[in-house]
Amino acid sequence: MFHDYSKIMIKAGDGGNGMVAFRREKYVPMGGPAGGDGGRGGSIYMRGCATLHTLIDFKYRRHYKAERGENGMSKNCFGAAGEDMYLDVPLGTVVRDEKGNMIADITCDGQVVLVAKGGRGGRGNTRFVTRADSAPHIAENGEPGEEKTLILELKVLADVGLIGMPNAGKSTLISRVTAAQPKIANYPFTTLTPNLGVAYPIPGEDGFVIADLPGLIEGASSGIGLGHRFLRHAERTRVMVHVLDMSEYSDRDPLKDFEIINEELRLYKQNFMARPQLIAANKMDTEGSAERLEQLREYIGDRYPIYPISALTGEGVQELLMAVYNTLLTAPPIEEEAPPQEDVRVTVVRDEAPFVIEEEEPGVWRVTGKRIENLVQLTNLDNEDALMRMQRTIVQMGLEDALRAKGVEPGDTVCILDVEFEYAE
Ligand SMILES: Nc1nc2c(ncn2[C@@H]2O[C@H](COP(=O)(O)OP(=O)(O)OP(=O)(O)O)[C@@H](O)[C@H]2O)c(=O)[nH]1
Ligand SMILES: [Mg+2]
Repeated sequence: MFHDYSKIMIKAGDGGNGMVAFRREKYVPMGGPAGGDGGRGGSIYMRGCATLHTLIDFKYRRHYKAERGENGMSKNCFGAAGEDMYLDVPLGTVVRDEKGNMIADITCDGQVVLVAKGGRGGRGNTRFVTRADSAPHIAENGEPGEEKTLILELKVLADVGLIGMPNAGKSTLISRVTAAQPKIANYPFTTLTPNLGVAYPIPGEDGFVIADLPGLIEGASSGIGLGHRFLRHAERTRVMVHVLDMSEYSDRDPLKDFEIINEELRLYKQNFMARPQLIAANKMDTEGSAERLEQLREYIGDRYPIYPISALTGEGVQELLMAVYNTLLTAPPIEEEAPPQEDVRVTVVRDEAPFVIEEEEPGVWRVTGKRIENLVQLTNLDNEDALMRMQRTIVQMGLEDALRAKGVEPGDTVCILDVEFEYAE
């Protein structure tokens, strides 16, 4: 099996809690506040790595958790930040969230994209000094790290895709024109992962990348077998070379094969068929192939250019490569969905409505909203002073007025996340 699809769960590190502490020094009976801030939690990044070719690592390990920030300490010492985590993926990996929105498109070696942000460290009591309170007994909890499900999909990055029925000779062809050494065998579905190679048809000039794709069968577009996964790899190739088996001995019908594969491409994605396609009529070294070539020429007419080759002996291969090279020069770029800009990924909390109130059952109200939930998460509920501060902030946010307007009565229960409060005037 090959691994070009994976679903993983990631959790960035929580921020460390802030500390409540006071200076204790000899001869200083009432030292000032000295609680340090908690450290920031480790973030999780995706990183492009040119030496990886599959997503197999993500099959065996699906949960990733970055380190938590250290708690703040006394003497104003800050907690250490949690270590960031880098998940290496092969080039061509598209990262999506659970809803299918693209988060990142990894195309370059060393490219780094933030996928889950570590939580901010909670502030220590030193930070809560005000004119009215010079010795505050409150500190914040660390903010939780972001938690997500990610879908990783690998789509090979190649200029040219070799498509065709199983056993048509695609791997043989790529092994002849590039340094790639795929497995070649006389049975269908020998190739299960795409192989990439670079061909240099003109010495001294730039080459192009060819992908040897797994063979397609009828029904591939509807997901039969591994069809969808195979086809995904063809999505990014600008030119397609359709390899047909012309030999008599293999008993295939090249005309029918040609139609079946193109129908699959059409069903998978309409715009596939708009891409330039060249036909490589393969195995021309075998007996009976010449007659079949004549039939093919008649059938295709001038719809597609046909290049008779033998991937085995190399005959006709250079002509094919030159034609591919020239086609690439004028082939249009692939139109793809663009990954979001970096800053779109940062959760903007401030601009949202601060909360929504709903009555869950008579006398029980639930308040939701990022800002208010954040406030509750950051508050150390065991600490009287911290609770007071939270309540003041909640009043400032207008929750009390809003609750009253909704008809909340004294004695009712108000829930925020898993915390329940009894409402009192
Ligand atoms: N005589 C002859 N045999 C060939 C030629 N090209 C490939 N073959 C043979 O055809 C068989 C299949 O070749 P592969 O290159 O593995 O075919 P493929 O298209 O990659 O097949 P899958 O990976 O299964 O989709 C092998 O036994 C090859 O040696 C050719 O030009 N002439
Ligand atoms: Mg193969």
